[in-house]
Amino acid sequence: MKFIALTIFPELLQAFWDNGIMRRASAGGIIEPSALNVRDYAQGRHKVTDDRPYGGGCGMVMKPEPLAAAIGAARRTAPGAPVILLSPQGRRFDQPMAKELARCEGLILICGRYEGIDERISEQFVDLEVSIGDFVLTGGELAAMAVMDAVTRLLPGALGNEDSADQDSFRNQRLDCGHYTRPPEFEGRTIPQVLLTGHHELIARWRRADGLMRTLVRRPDLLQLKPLDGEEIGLLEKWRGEIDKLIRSQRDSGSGPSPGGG
Ligand code: 4GX
Repeated sequence: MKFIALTIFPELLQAFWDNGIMRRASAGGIIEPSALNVRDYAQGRHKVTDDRPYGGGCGMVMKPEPLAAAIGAARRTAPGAPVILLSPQGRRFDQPMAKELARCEGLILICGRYEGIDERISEQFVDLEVSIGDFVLTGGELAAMAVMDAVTRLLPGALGNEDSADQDSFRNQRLDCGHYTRPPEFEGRTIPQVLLTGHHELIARWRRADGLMRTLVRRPDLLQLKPLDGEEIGLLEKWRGEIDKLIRSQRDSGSGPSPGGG
């Protein structure tokens, strides 16, 4: 997978590509990352990449000509790769989109700065506008890194062990379980004892239950996206029973609030 980032800060991306999984994926030929410095495509002695907005107002806008030239160069290097603009106005990035993009042969990522890029570039060259979330960054580089990171870990061979990409959060719309490592007791806190049994099926079942509980508490919206399976319904019924029992026992002891909470 070719990644071509168009940026005025190529060093930001280089640091990202030079470390960890990204570095290993490049060394293994799984990704082929490069940055094009938009400034190198600017005209004149000062290589200006931005200008004041028509109509006035604060901030600057990235000029169209250097971007168009850089996009042209990127397209010659990665024919067929979609041109993606990172911006808060884009379609919200999520795991299904990461899976979709992982099927491409390459990605051309435009990292805007200032107030953004000239709208005519978006209209003429951009295939997809992507947002990584409803907040405002100072530039598209960090958003492009998030996209490349999420896509890379889905590529065959990038993580080493083939199934870990799919075991993590958002595998079939459920959050990941808690994770523990040594020591077995830390500041008086132990680990779920089932993890010490060596009983793989019991451990797998505990992990699914913990993931479901975390989803229920933290992201109940995800439970609407995929129907509950039989095991999940069983767990929820068990927890409902335990909650009912707890409430009844408190009520019967007579010290709590009256029924209905009033
Ligand atoms: N998810 N930003 C881009 C400048 C900009 C604005 C409009 C192109 C068009 C962001 C996000 C994000 C801030 C990156 C504005 N470039 N990008 N930048 N959230 O906030 O992707």
